[in-house]
Formats: sequence, C-alpha cells, structure tokens
Amino acid sequence: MWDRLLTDCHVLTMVPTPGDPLGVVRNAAIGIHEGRIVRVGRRTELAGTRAAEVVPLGGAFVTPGLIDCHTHLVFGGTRAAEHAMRRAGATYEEIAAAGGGIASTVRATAAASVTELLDQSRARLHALIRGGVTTVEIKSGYGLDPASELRLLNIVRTLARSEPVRIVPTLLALHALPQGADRAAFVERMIEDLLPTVARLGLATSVDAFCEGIAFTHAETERLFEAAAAHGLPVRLHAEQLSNSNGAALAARHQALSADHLEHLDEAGAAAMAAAGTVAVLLPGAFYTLRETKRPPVDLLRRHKVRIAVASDCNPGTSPCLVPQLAMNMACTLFGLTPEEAIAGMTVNAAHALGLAGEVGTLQPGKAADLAVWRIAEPQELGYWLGLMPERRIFRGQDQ
Ligand code: DI6
Ligand code: FE
Repeated sequence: MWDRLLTDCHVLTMVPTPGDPLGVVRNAAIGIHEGRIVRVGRRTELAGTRAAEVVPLGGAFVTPGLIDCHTHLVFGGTRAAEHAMRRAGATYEEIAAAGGGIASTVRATAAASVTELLDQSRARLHALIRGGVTTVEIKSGYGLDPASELRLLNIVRTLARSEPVRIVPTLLALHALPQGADRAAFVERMIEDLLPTVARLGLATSVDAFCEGIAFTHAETERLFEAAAAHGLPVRLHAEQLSNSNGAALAARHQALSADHLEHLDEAGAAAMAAAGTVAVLLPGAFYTLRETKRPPVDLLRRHKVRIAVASDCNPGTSPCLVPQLAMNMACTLFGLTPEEAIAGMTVNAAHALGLAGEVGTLQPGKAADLAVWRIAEPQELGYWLGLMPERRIFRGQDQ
C-alpha cells in the first residue's frame, strides 16, 4: 500500500511527447511512497490502487516543485539605496567603481552576525519556498576572503539541514576583487587556499565565477576551473552578462553544468554550449532590474538545441526577486520564451543545470515526490501572472 495518492488533478510531467512539450496527463493521479513518486497516470488507470491517504486536488494542476538554479540568497543588508541611485541615472558599473555594488553587500555581510545572516536568509528562503520552490541553488560570494566565504557556506549548510527544501551549495570563488586588494594574490588565495578547503569539507557541489570586464578575466577563470576539476568539482559561470567576453565558450570547454545570464552570447558560444551539454540559465530579474536592453539570443539557443533554464538570481544588487513564478513571467514577457519553455526552465532544465536530472525536475516514477499544486485553468497561466503562488507544495511526499 502506498503512502499517498493524489487524485482529481492534471499533471505536467515535464516528459515531452510529440506535440506536447509539457507531457500533460489530464484527469490524473499520482502515487507517492516513502517520499518518491511510484506512479503517474490517468485516474482511471490508478483506480484499483490503495494508499494510506487519498488527497483529492479539486482539478488543480500539478507541476514538479520549482527549481531555482541560480541564487545568491545569503547576504547581509539590502541595496535599496543603490536602487534609488540607479533610478536617478547612475549605472551598475559606475556604482561598483565608486565602492558600492557588490562591495557594499560584502561590508554589510561582514558586519552581520551569523544569527542575523541566518534570520535574513531564512526569510528569503521561506519566500521562495512559499512560491513553490523545492530545490534551490545558493552561491557564496559576498565574503571575498577564505574565512568569510567558509562562513557563508556554513550558513548555507545550516539552512540545508533545517529547512524543508533541497539546497545545492555553490562556491562562487571569483565574484569581485575586494577594494585595494592585490589581484594576483587574491586569485591565488581563492584558488589555492579556499577551494581545496571547500572541497575537503564538502561545503559546495560546484564552483562558479563572474567572468566580465568589471570582474575576472578568462585566464583567471580558467585557472579556477582547472583547480575545480582537480578537486572533482563541476563548474558553472556568470558569462556574457554585460558584454561578450566569450565566457560561454570557456565554460563549455570545461564541461560547465551551466553558463548563466548570456545577454551578449554569440553563435560560437551557443554552438559550444550545445556540444558540451552546458545549460543556458536565463535571469530576467537581473535584466529587468538593470533595465538592460540587449536580450539573450533565445532563437540561437533554440536553433542549437541548448537547454534553457530560468532562475530568480535572488541577490541584493541586480535581482531582489522573491517570487519564483515571476521569473517565469519575465522570461516570457522580456525574453520571448513560450510559457512551456519557461515552465521547463524552472523544472526539468533547471534540474539539468544542477546535475540533478536523475532526482528531480520531472514527475516520473523513481523521482523525488517534490510537487507544486496550482489553482489555474491552463498551464500557460504559469507564464502569465505576475507573482502567482501555488496553493500547496509537497516536498519529499509531505505537505509543508
Ligand atoms: N552577477 C550578478 O548579477 C550578481 N552577481 C553577479 O556576478 C550581482 C551581485 C550584486 O550586485 O550583488
Ligand atoms: Fe548571479
């Protein structure tokens, strides 16, 4: 006998069939046992099955729990004042050059106690959870020295052990150069001291960098990636956000799980990503907040059959986004994704971006029973509303 049988629902399995990118099963039922999906099918096919609890969902739509595959959720303070400066005309790069930007969050993060950081970060995490997230990637990156980055990754670990959500921790080793720091010495310390410690303590499952004119060069990123490989850690990269620096091709050369942002991606970069299976993670919240005008080349990604994921990029500077469904809406409205692509972007393709496609992202037997239940009449509504919340969220088979 199964633990639970969800009935009277329509299921987006996210296993495409010809003509149906969402793999919809209408009038469906889902069997759950010991936190896993055991069966998804037409309600009539599952009629003879027995479960300890039968949960009628009143005709709701069920999706895989949302997967937010790119966040910088752990930080101190806010950047609301800079938001106001930007509205008055200052650019992100100008504010960064004047000691604001990432540096101001680094100061606020250093000034906050572990308890304060945990409380602030937990509140943001709870917002994403309420929005239907069951798996979330969280990057370090507001420490900028080995001890501070380890402090942040330990906070991520505490959250992972205490909150009803699957957390995927990433070491964002090269995010920004601290003010006044010696460049070569900083890069050396992050690669030769921090990275091996993180690998030894198992505090992150992938390594990230910000490859950009205002951040780190190809050569520095490449060195980090080689060291990550030596420690058995896969990589991902903030690439082509503000300019085309051929970061996507670099990421693909290192079999990166994902290349993220990509507004300035060119065809060679898209082809390289396709060949390497690197997922394109689009972050419309950052595009919106920075009021960028160059959109990521979605047609190129489609033409080269690069998997497209969508994420909140929850961070204090460029994407203070706390509602995951809003990222799907913005991916449609700002980037021209279809609603079906946006939904795949926060489920199956986000699972690929995190290397978790065997565990989450689709509703299939054997996968974790992580689900979001939506009171909508058509799946397209998931790309339509500005800030839709699920009616119910199930993590590892349990309502939360
Ligand atoms: N790109 C981004 O959009 C965030 N980090 C990054 O590398 C912004 C981080 C911030 O401004 O605090
Ligand atoms: Fe980011």
